[in-house]
Amino acid sequence: MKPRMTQRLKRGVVKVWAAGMLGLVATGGASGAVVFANGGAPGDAFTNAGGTNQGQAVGATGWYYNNVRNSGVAGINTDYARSGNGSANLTTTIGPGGASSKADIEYLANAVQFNGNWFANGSLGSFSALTGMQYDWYRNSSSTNNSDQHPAMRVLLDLDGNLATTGDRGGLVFERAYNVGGVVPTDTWVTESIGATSKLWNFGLGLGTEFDIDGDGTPYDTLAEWQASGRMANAVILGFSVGVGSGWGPFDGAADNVGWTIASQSATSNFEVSSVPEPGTLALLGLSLVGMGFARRRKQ
Ligand SMILES: [Ca+2]
Ligand SMILES: [Ca+2]
Ligand SMILES: [Ca+2]
Repeated sequence: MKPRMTQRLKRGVVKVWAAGMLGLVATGGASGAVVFANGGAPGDAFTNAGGTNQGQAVGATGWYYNNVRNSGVAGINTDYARSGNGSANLTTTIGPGGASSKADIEYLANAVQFNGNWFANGSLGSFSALTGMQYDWYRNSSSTNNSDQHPAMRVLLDLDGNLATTGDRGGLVFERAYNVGGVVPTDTWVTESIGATSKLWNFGLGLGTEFDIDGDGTPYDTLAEWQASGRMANAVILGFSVGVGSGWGPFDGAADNVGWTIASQSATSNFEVSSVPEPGTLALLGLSLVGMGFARRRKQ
């Protein structure tokens, strides 16, 4: 009986080690971070039936389910596994007309909560230092919203760099419709890299929506054109946002591996669901580690 038990424990330890190694490979590099859902498997879901934006912190990660309204849903779960077991699942149900659903997941600098939603109260760096953004997105073919829509990615900005003045807050939005265009792929993950030549449209910033920043007659200007404008010279980055809605109608999909590069510093977040071991498994692991310790000592 005794040797058999030892074998089983050792196999358990190897399994734990293997899982740990896989985790390291999935995150890749010091800048990669795994962002876990609140609670264990199969993940979490934040929703709000009302029409006023509401949010919820994703642990202490700096990420927030935010701007959720009219039964939009944001959560990290195992519905669409990517780079591990999970991703950020984003769902809208109501619309496209009327009080339609919206749901975002956002990384915000020094966020503070106000009336149930979250707002940045800090800066991640100068807008001029932003060289790229990237993310993976997924559109389930069950979605009935416009076929060119997918989770959008935005950089959130404060135009004059003065956080005390908030009327100049807003963002630049990446959507395929204003870049490659056309019907987006469904039931498959798409990796999007946003750089100097990617076309972005703005909301807010005290400029009005879809502002023509270089005055050439079209509002969908590239990241490089936005950064070349004197109006944007003092702009700072408040955070990053990936989301769905409003005005979409039924959509189900996801996002994962959301990242950006500011002043040559890259950051990427992989949304995952923690497989919280049951107490019995933990006790077994503890025993096996103690056993390994004894074994090592005996060899020496
Ligand atoms: Ca993931
Ligand atoms: Ca300001
Ligand atoms: Ca333009």
